[in-house]
Amino acid sequence: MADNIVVEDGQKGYGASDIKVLEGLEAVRKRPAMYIGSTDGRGLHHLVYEVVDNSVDEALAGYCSRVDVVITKENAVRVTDNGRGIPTDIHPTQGIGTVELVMTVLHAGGKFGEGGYKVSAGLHGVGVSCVNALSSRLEVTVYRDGKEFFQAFERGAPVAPGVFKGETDKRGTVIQFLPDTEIFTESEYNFDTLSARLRELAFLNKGLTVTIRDERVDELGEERFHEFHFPGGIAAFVEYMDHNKKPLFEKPVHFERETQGLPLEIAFRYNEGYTESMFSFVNNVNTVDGGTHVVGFKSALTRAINNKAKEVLGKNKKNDVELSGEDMREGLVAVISVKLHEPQFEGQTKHKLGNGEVKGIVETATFELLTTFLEENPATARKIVDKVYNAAIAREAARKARQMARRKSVLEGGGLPGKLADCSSRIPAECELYLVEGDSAGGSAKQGRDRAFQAILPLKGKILNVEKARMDKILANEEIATMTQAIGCGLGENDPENGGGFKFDKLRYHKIIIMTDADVDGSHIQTLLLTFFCRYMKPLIDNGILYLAQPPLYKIKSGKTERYAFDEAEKDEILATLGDRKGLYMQRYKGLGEMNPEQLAVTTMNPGTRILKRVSMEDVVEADQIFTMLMGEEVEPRRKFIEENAHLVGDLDV
Ligand code: 0RA
Repeated sequence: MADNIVVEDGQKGYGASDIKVLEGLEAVRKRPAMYIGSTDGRGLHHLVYEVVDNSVDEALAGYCSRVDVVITKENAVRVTDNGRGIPTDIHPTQGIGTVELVMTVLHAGGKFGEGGYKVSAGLHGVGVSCVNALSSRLEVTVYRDGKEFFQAFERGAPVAPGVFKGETDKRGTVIQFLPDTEIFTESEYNFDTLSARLRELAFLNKGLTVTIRDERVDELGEERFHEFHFPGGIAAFVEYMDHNKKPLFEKPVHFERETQGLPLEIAFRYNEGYTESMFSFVNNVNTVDGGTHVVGFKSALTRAINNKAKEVLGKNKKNDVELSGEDMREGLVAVISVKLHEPQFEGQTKHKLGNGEVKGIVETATFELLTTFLEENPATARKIVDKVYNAAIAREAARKARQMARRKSVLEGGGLPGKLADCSSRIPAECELYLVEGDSAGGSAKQGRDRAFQAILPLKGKILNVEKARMDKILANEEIATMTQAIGCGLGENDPENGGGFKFDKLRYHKIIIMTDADVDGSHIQTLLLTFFCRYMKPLIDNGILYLAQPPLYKIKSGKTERYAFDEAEKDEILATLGDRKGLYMQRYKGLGEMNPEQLAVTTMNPGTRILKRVSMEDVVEADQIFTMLMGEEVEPRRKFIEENAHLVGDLDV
């Protein structure tokens, strides 16, 4: 009975081969970061992706249609699929149960020797045995051939031989694991992080149903549950990412083709905005730094649209500007997904595809498919060509504006704006730049600052909403021009391929502090500035250079004591401690201008007494979406967002 695990000696100790196995897993426990990247929250979540990848492989092989993930109350994770189930027989050459083999031997998780199509082994691909090694307990249940099989492990070692527990009409694999707190510095799973990745997997594997349930109750006492199922695949992915923008045409362009054993799937659409969003995947892993597949796609897109543009614009004698690849990608949202057997990942974080052959394959296929599409859909082709043509015109205008701005700053000498009250130090690491709302607060800030290291740049009123403007307008905007000159790095759009025009090494201040009134207008200006920095000076956010000043909301005076409160709770606390003393006087600051220079210095500018809030981009995509939603053209999603979050944002004016 090959299908049964018969342990001849119940007390069987570990033989030579078992010891070897445990040595393998011991290596994983000794140097976990080498196998899963890190032992912080990232590595913790990585364990789930590793297990889910195995289920997705079953789906790719055509045997599995759903994957259900549960976070248990103990912060264990259970992944259930309805695939074929891990084989439960004794492995023909290894002499131990196949489940035990898969769980204890590094890299044994593949569909050994049966020519299976294991592709998810991209960046993860270390095998489910690593998850086992790094779990204080892991339990496997397999439903296969009408029987239920169970085996448990602790820190990688089997607790007991696998056992059959009875009959079943189910099919599939259940893996539940509890990450080892001796290994990981964090133990709590984040529902949103897991949910976002599972959503992505559902987009990338159309037809697959993926669910996630959180059995830990949240503050509202509710269990959370998400279900993802996208028959439209990555075309639905494009729509999802683009849902806040106005599309140029309704249905995303969507191609699927397999050439030379390389499955390729592409979906894209243009919107009326100006930013480019490209998302590329290799074996379901997000290649954030692009690589040969992206290069192939871009070059095919440029060639195909250029050909069409020559044909369309030629007739109207509109062929006076040269169209660049950049023009072809203005307002483009694209998803590229390829699957290959031996991906080579390059770059610092191994997020860039290196396989040279992939470029040509992707380029040829995309060019053919896109050329045919543009032939067969003349109305859409026309819209794309017009959009690209306009982008080229604007790029030319921006180039001229930049040239002008450069000339102007040279003429004015020194290249620093007249409005800037610079500090005396020239050592960027100790210098701070305050961007201050309004001329009057700017005046107080100038008087209250320590001029040795604090520079002040007053901003007049509201700055341009960059979400609604193109580069030429942005460069022509005076507030943006003076800020850019003062900061010293120039402007760069977020483009990982050429690093944008942003020169971080030219940065003149290592702290840039936005100081606005604590009112509706102030928060609007703050949002506009953040939008600007996010779009054109993102490295400042990534490197923790950008801060928000926190001016006090109240001054409370009792006799000779003066205290400041930065929020309502602090105010109540101060009032309680000062009691009902006579002569208690409280002032609510509506703006920075109500403070004199000394007060502004003590409360908001003096490094010893001020509070600064560092601006971070926890989730670039989400921040980007909120920016777009709050600041972009589409009114409906914005209204909805404000309604849903009204209790949170209070006095946000948009
Ligand atoms: C080895 C061989 C086969 C399937 C699997 C492993 C397998 C592993 C996992 C992990 C989670 N879910 C899984 N589902 C399947 C092939 C089985 C066959 O040939 O029938």
